[in-house]
Amino acid sequence: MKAALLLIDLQNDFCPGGALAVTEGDHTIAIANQAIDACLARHEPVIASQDWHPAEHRSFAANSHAQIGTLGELEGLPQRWWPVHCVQGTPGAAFHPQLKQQRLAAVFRKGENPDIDSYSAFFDNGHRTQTALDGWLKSQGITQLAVMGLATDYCVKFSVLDALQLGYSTQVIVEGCRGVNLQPEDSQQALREMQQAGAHLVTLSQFMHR
Ligand code: VGL
Ligand code: ZN
Repeated sequence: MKAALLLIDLQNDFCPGGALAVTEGDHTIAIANQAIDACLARHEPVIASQDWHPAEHRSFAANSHAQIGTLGELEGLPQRWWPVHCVQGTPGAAFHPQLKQQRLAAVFRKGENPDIDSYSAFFDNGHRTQTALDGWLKSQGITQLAVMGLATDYCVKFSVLDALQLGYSTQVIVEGCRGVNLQPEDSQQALREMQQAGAHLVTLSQFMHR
């Protein structure tokens, strides 16, 4: 069984000081770097997703005449309205400077279509189009994923649920995740949902000594 580490959206805008800052979002970086070292020692590839929106993306509250954090609808899908974040080519969209990003075997960008949001690293929120991630993993013969990153209750959750649906044996490195938590329990709830769907919740130590 061949494995890979999938790092979700470890970008400046999701870290303190960023446009869509997640509490302790930057605490995931040291965890990611330890997981990266363990993977490379085992000759397992490390890949990452990157939220990569055009400035006119309609998930941005300002582009949809909506209030940040409230719920609306976009192209027939429920849509949370976000502050402007991860705009293509801006510092906020860059990976956190401490992340060992030169170790990444591939990066999969998402959220480029202004009319639909894309939380999952595999599909947009309507499962209408997919990124190159599944094809890449299949081309490498990878059947097992360890996932961590930002944010637990959005992009990590939907990436993990899609990975499971696509048939990947999926671990979540819990210490390496932080959530938006618009409601205080959202991240705990998301972890439960991932577990109920078949994900294995693991500590960094369990992952390192696998
Ligand atoms: C994310 C909200 C909007 C995430 C991305 O990476 O979890 N959340 N865009
Ligand atoms: Zn986004």
